[in-house]
Amino acid sequence: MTGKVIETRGYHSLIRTYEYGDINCILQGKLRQENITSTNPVAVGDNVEIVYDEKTKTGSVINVMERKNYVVRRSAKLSKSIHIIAANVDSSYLIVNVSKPVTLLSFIDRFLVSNEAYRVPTTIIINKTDILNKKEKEDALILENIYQKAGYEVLFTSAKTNEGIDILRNRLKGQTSLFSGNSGVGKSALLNALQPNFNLKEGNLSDFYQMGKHTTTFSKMLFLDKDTAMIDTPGLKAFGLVAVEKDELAMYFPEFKSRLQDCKFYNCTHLHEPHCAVIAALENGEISLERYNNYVKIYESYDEY
Ligand SMILES: Nc1nc2c(ncn2[C@@H]2O[C@H](COP(=O)(O)OP(=O)(O)O)[C@@H](O)[C@H]2O)c(=O)[nH]1
Ligand SMILES: [Mg+2]
Ligand SMILES: [Zn+2]
Repeated sequence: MTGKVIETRGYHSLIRTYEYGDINCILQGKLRQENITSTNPVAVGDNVEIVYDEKTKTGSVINVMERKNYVVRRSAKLSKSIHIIAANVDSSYLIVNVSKPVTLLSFIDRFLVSNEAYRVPTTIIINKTDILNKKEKEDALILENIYQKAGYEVLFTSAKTNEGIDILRNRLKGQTSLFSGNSGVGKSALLNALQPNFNLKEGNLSDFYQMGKHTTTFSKMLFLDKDTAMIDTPGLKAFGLVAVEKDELAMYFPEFKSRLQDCKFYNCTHLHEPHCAVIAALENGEISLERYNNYVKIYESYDEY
């Protein structure tokens, strides 16, 4: 029997099956060793084969089907092992805030590089538009401009006034979408706005400044309808890049990638070389300084590993 992983907790997972509905499953011992580099061999979104025990009404995962793609993060800084956040996603939504709590551009860019590397199309959602003052509204427009210029779609939402919620709901239709972002940006609140029946617990704003308090600890798949799934992920604090080689980094900045063939040197690092198409685009304003600076920062950070 096959099913889809909709929740995981350590070696336990909840699998949605056609035949028996949602079944609690454990992983077979053998499975655990096969994918030694990942801390979790089975992730939300995985399609799996299970053996069902009629007596206990539980199952055992015996095989994980090949993944179309997956999104990962490093388990801890400097750690070699990875944690699979979700598998088989059609699109990824990065929720950001320009206020309470403000999302760092360096975090956004690392996240985007990782999604490019894993070929997951990403949309940026600027949430909490209802609480922005004049200065923050300007910040939000600047942010929109930076990422539109880089080739990303940017949406504005408010989980309180429902701004942008219908547009978002339409875009999600028929897809499996990943909702990510720092703790407190409103992932759960947006999911509740999309479907009040979800009744997800929303964090208390004051908690975020105390740190360490997470209302969502595990990834979880929720359904708007049979064919529309969303994955609520635990709040990410930092984002260690995985599987991106230093000399490929520019490929994962879409606005760099489209210009690489115009650099004079095939091994151009876009840091200082003459006749560099990336630097030329930076100088004429087609590439934003913020993105370029983060490219340099990430490039240079490789030496720390
Ligand atoms: N004013 C306002 N508050 C929001 C909005 N979205 C989320 N919040 C609040 O921000 C806090 C964190 O939201 P939550 O959904 O738990 O964040 P998560 O950690 O990303 O899941 C909660 O108090 C929410 O009610 C929004 O669009 N506007
Ligand atoms: Mg949450
Ligand atoms: Zn170059």
